Amino acid sequence: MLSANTIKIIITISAIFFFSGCVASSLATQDSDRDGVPNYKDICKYTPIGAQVNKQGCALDTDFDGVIDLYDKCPGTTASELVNQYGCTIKVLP
Ligand SMILES: [Ca+2]
Ligand SMILES: [Ca+2]
Repeated sequence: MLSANTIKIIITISAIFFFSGCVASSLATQDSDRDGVPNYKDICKYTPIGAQVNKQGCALDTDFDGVIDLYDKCPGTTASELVNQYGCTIKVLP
């Protein structure tokens, strides 16, 4: 027969395991910037809402001009072009 104290200890330990399991699973799925990549895998933690991201959780910049696709109004610029904040050419480098 278990004593009342033993039963209390068993209940306490079960509760700790139960709640720590909940915390661990919510940490695993937490996604602060809501880009679909959980925080523990997300290299870019502050992706703007609506941006398409790669596997690392970083916003895509298809033409590599430094302006992410979400804000890039000229998505086909080449590496030899200087662009403004909208990703559009302001100057072609010689
Ligand atoms: Ca992200
Ligand atoms: Ca771009």
